[in-house]
Amino acid sequence: MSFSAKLRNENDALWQRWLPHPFTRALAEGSLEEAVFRRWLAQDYLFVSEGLRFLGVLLAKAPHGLLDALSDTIHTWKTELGLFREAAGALGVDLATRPYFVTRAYLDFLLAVGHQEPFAVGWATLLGVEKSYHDAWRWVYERTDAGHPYRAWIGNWGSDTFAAFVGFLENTLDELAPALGEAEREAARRRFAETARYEVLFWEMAWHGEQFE
Ligand code: MP5
Repeated sequence: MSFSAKLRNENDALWQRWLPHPFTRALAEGSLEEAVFRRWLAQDYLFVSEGLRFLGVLLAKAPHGLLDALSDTIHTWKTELGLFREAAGALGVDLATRPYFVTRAYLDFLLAVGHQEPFAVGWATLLGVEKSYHDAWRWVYERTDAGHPYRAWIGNWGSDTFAAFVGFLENTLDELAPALGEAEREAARRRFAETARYEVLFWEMAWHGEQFE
């Protein structure tokens, strides 16, 4: 089994938390309350906009051959912010809001990984971020059609184009994996699992709002 497949399999219990999450189930059924969508929109906007710092640190540590791909990823995230601003404008959502605790913690975690860990561990973490989101939205994508009011969002992470990007992240990790020492492999496994935990928390926060218990 490839290293990337192993990471996914080890975290199946967490993956099942968003396959589906009540948020994605409601989205697929067309019953998601607008207030919940608005909450998600503002927090995910903050996640992507501040998450660019994590990509910037990864870029600084990247092997030469991955500079191009990482620059493209930065550009994709930046372009995505336009989607968020457009939707926020249409719905009257104020994006100049404060990050909820989970958003703040997830972002701090990513920055810490970027700074403290070797590049490959950061790459495994990026895979965790993108793969978990893809799988969550793919579940919705496969159960909705082009007429869904939130189709632009569902397609953004659920489409075949995004699947190909996640495939690239997996293949690259699998190419990096043989050169990793035992400690780096362990760190990659730990960081990937932690990322999956943050993803669960993020869905919970989007669904329930900010809670501290
Ligand atoms: C992503 C995201 C994917 N937007 N939000 C969370 C909570 N996890 C992952 O990142 P991107 O930049 O939208 O591809």
